[in-house]
Amino acid sequence: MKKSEFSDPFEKARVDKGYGKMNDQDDPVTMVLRLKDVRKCAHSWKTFQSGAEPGRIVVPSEVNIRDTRQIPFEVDPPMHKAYRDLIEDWFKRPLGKEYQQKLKKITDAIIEEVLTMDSVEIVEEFSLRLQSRALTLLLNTPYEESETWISWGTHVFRSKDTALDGDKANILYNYIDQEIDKAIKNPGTDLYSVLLACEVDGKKLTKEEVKGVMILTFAGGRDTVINAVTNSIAYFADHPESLKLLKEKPEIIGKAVEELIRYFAPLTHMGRVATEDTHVCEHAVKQDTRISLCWASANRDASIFEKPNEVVLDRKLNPHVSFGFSHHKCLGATHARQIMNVLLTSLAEKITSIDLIDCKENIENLDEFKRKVGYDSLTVKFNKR
Ligand code: EMZ
Repeated sequence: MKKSEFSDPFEKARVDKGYGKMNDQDDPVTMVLRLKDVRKCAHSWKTFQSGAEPGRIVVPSEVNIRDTRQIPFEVDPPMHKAYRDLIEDWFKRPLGKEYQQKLKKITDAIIEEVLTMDSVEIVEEFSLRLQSRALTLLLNTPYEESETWISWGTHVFRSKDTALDGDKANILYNYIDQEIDKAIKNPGTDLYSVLLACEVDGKKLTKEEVKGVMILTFAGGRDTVINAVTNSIAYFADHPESLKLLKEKPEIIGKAVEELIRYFAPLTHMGRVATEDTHVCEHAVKQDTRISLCWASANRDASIFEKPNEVVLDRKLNPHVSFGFSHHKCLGATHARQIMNVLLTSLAEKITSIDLIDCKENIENLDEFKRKVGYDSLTVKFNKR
């Protein structure tokens, strides 16, 4: 098996019954596995809510390390729309020319740097740096801030030994509190200042609400982007012919980005809490218990995707749900897509092949399912064009 392969652990359960079960800190989860059901449940916000206790819709649950509600992700309609409307335009800025040029500069600089090295560990030395430096564009903060974020490592709530690390989370919360206070004293053109000036129903957002948006912006797009970037580099190491294809046909890069994101599904699933006794796939789901919308499984649903377990870089129809579905569709998707787009463009321009030297896979343990979601480490050498 190639090192860049991501097999589908959900297939049997998805085909046989449509759902799976896992325990998570004594708050069990019924995992919804088929694309149509995932979409239907994502849409049914009255039955499957996001606005439960903060942290509970995340799997693993973050209720023990977080009190602040992430906004708009942990809010249901109609409030959800009110928040989302405030920030939608800001999160579309990555579509602008100038933003894309800056992102290209950041990406090219990292690639030039690693091209001089005999070997590079991609997770820490490439993906984390790229993610953090790119985030300065999304937040519109000084480039130097990224050094602080890089020092936090790949996940803000997890560390090497602890799946949920409260001390680590506090570093992020304190940092955001400080940045909010700075922006109150000295308003600028960054996301903190923009949020502080926003109003919902004629009232300014509170510090806690601003913090809720900022935590989501830092946490939601971190390990997900890092996995997407790292996994893509592993893929190109195994498939030099794909790099050649992108060099010859740059017009397919947009499709290639979607396909890699479908195949990798950097976020395995996201939870919801049932507001009433209900069922999924004829399986009873009790009020106040959790389901999860399993994007990773839905993306391999053979009733929707032809050759679901193959990477088809120019796949025509690709209704994947890696960015979620319905009103909670990922707010950071425009930024994430742009990072991937620029990455593929720059790799195709500058690299002929990538030698895979060593890797350690990151396997998520979901009880009956074990899923590879990325790499703890991936060491490669880039070969210059
Ligand atoms: C939450 C989540 C959002 C959560 C779209 O995903 O990402 C996770 O990595 C975080 O731990 O808090 O932000």
